[in-house]
Amino acid sequence: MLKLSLSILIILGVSALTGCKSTSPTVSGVAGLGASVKASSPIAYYRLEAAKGSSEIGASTYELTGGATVGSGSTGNAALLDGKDGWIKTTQMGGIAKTASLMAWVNLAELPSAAHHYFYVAGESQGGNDFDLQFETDDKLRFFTTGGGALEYAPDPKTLVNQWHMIVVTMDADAPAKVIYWDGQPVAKSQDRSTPNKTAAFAMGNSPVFGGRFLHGGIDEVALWNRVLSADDVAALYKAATTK
Ligand SMILES: [Ca+2]
Repeated sequence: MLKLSLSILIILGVSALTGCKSTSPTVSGVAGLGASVKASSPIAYYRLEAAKGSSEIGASTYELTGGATVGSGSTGNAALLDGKDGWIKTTQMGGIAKTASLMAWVNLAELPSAAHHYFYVAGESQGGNDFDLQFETDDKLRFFTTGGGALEYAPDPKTLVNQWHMIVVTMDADAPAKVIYWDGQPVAKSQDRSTPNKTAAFAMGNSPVFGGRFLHGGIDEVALWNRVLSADDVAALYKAATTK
């Protein structure tokens, strides 16, 4: 009798879940984040499933460095960084002329205002020609594409810690235009200029050039494009990641 009740409960549960799924809007072709990112032709894509490995696209490799370990991520595993000396180096160099997009999933372990230092997300740092995405000690996210001056977004600090968020930033030096997307939605835009031709090493979780910007928390599913993703592209990536 108990077994029968359980079976009925399980069937009811599955039906309820299936019902939920069918009422959610879906995009045809959604096959998870990994397939969607690969289909979008990035120049590098690091899924961070292990302490070191290869980009899903192109020939570059990544390696966790210092206080960085492999743990549970937004999709599969992620790099968990200690905020002291953990970061992820790569062999990706430059690859960006006038247009670029960058995606990173982050899960901060504390607010940068509590850690009293910047949390570098990812980029290609070079003095006088930035391509840098970072949280600063006012807990705002800033995207630098010149030698200073940034597009910024202030996420709700209450949602910033111990939750995964998808960040995408785009730069178009021709337009000019810059956009920050947060969890698939555009949240900041400008027509500020960007300096073209990024040639420096791509890093995650700390800037090897500016230093001391060790992110405390998780980083996952980081991708780099040499083109501008559209708002529809970004929304589709977020949907691919969050539609089960
Ligand atoms: Ca992953």
